[in-house]
Amino acid sequence: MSDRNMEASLLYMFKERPGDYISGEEISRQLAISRTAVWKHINKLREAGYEFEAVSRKGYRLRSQPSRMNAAAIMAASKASVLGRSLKLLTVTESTQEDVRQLAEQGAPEGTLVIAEEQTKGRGRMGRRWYSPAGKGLWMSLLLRPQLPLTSAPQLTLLTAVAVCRAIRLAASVNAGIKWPNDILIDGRKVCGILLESACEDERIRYCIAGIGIDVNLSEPEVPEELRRIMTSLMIESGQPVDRSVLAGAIMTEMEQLYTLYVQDGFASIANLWEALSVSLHQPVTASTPSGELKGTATGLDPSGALVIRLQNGQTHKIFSGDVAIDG
Ligand code: BT5
Repeated sequence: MSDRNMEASLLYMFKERPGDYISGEEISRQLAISRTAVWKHINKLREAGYEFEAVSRKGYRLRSQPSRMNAAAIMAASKASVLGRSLKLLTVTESTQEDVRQLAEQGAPEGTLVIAEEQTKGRGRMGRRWYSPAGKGLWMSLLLRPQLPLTSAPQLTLLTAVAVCRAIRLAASVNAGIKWPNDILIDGRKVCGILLESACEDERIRYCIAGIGIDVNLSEPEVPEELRRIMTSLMIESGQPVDRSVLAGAIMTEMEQLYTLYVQDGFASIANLWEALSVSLHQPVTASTPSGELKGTATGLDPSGALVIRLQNGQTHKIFSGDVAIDG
């Protein structure tokens, strides 16, 4: 087992028994390592910001966790065996999309994940800016290398939205829903945006980078004035801080399950899950598409992942890209 996995297992033991003392002897037996190695791994976790109390004849007790994210905690919270197992945590970067793109070009494996505490040039779609303040959100990019035609890329955006929405509901107990194609909303306000970028060759995907930005622990005064009407955070909605490492681990778990299902069985089952979590279906919407505005009712996804809109004159129209606003 690598040092990082050992630390993840160690943390897992403490998290299973909150507030308990666990003796060095028990840890050494359960993890099949020497007492000296236990001490070494506890010290590694201390360096990452965990506080342990050590009491003779009782053992160690986890007193507090770091507010910064750390790899061992993410690994401990994730059940994924490929996605997120190669992980880079950065204090500050321009955009994690760019970091993963460089790693992908150097041959990094599928599942490579880069997470930053802060982004200085976080970006949304069509060159929009993505506000990514230090320590308050989950700003991350995941490398996927599916053997698929480029036309499947929009389906991966929808898959990512389902995975993130499920993980957010689990980790923060909030009623999050998906607005086509890439927003996660709580009560009409955006709490997460997804940006899927693809590199292709001969109409096939070489790799995709799933960029996920989640507003986690911003308090109301920390939301910039210009975004106040449209965005919220998990902490604002749930009334308590959310552990970003646990959330990241939950996203990897959900992503891997859905991605495996998708690669084996195709898009249909993902589409059903998406429709069940959607807040934009069966509602009057205005879609802004590259060819103009359309008003109608969103009725569902077509097999490719396009949004089907029934116009006021009864005709149906498919939208492949653009933005959708829920009217009313
Ligand atoms: C998105 O774009 O929603 C995709 C955002 C993806 C961000 C992640 S973070 C990790 C990775 N690295 C990156 O550089 N990007 C990805 P779009 O649908 O175009 O929405 C952008 C719009 O959302 C902006 O024009 C603002 O109105 C709004 N916005 C900006 N920052 C926000 C925030 N932190 N929370 C909610 N809304 C925000």
